[in-house]
Amino acid sequence: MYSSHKNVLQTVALLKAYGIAHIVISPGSRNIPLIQSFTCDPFFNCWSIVDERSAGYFAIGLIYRVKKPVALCCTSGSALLNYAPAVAEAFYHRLPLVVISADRSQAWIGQMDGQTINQSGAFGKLANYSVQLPEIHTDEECWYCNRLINEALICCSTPVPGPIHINIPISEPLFAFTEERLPDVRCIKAEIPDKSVNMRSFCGEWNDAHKRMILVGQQFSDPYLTTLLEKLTEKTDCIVLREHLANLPSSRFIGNFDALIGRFTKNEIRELAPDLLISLGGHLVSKKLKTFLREYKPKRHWHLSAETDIPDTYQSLTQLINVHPVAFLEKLTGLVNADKERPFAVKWNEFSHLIPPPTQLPFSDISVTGRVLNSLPSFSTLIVANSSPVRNIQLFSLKEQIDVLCNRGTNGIEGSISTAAGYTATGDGLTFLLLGDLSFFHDLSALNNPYLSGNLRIILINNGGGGIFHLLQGLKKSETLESYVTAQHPHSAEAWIKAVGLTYIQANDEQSLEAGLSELVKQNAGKGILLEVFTVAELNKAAFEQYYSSLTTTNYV
Ligand SMILES: Cc1ncc(C[n+]2csc(CCOP(=O)(O)OP(=O)(O)O)c2C)c(N)n1
Repeated sequence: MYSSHKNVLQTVALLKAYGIAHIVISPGSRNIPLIQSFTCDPFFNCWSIVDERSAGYFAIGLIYRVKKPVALCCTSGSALLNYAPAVAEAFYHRLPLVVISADRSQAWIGQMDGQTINQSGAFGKLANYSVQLPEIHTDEECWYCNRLINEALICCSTPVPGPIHINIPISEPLFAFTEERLPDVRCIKAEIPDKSVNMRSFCGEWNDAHKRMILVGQQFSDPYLTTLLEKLTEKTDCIVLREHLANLPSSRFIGNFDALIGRFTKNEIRELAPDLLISLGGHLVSKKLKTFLREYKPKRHWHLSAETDIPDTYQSLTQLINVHPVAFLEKLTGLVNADKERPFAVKWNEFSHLIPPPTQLPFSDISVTGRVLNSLPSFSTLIVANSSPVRNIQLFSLKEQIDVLCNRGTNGIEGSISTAAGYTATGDGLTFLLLGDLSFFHDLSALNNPYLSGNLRIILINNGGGGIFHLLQGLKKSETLESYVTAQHPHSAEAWIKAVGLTYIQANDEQSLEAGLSELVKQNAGKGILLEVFTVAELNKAAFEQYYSSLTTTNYV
């Protein structure tokens, strides 16, 4: 039986009508009418996560998996504010996250009543849309409530996916479960027609350009886009740059540009600057490439996006092309002139081949990352945490058919385990989470999660603190580096992992790492496995410096 509260019924019925099936619930009493109404309906997959901060990232992991909106549901008071980090990630990563909070009636806000804060619009500019529902007593209030929920759910996916917040005042009684069925609800459809683009002028500009660069930021895997870009690079003189987070596996594309740009002097790499830059997708990790493009500004920069925001990341944007990138690139590939000579692509590839992946390094974060990537089975998923893991993976190539995910909207170190738990809670296939120790300990409450899957494999590189900070040149003399910046610690994950029943394996040299990795890639292990690899901060720094100095001694021909 469903709750008797009509605003709850409208919400639940509309979520169902929009096909939003996954509901991540955190416990409480004010949200009991919602909990009852979601859990009594077999359409919904309900998940119970106590810590709302972890629940938020669990929902993000589910979104990565199902590629549809996922809802969170919490009680009144501070519970809601614990969603804030995940809401920010969803906002900057364009993820459709639906936040539903139960609240007291408006009359009791600010009256020293228990567990009551001002919840309405709590996420401010970090939400695509926020609505405060009325309690329904009249037909007009019913229409108003339905309209608000429709508006919010449309804004979750259109025109830019992102988080929305529905705040629902629920007066007592909370436990009247009297309704046998959900009401028929109006569902407003929002179809945004494809825009037509005048290709003639774009093709003219493309044909006139001599140095064409296509830069793809973070996105979900899209084999069709990969093929399309391969065709464009076969037909014309252009290069495609992408990091692993772009999920575009092709040997025709270039991924080692961060090390490449660091290796050469400004004068040497000047000729690699594009005169036409085409960007698509989301965030880019490489700071060096951003700096390079800001310094050597292209004459033209087109950003391709079905969304309406205008990111001028390289301070040179001349054209937002507001269509689906695939539709645009399909037309462009068919229409532009074929090039006989490829001087720009040849130059980039020459430079790229001069940058070898790291080898012969001491046992360190970088060498361990290389070994881990090499051992990943095809058709698995790699989730990488911020900050060293997402940077270090870029130094190595990756087998095809491995999806790579990262909470790169805000670069937060929190929520890595929760995200991986959400991703592995449904679906098949091994999922590898590569993270550092601060990221691990930050998200310990993710281990208090009944859905930790047997497909989850965690590789924890424990370098005793925030290793990334040892690599910042200017900081080495700071007296507070170890106590406050790297937050040095002596802890191991062992006791926590064993306490929650996961298999624990330890490694601290090449041999034990190989043994651990061979356990890790076994299918059907029954329960999740964590491999904790201990590395030494000084050796990590030495390996980093050794690799980059080996690049500068390579001859440039
Ligand atoms: C929530 C949050 N707090 C702080 C930071 C700043 N920060 C960036 S990297 C980092 C250290 C990460 O350490 P660890 O997870 O151990 O990875 P390592 O760099 O050692 O590989 C910190 C604290 C952040 N990005 N997010």
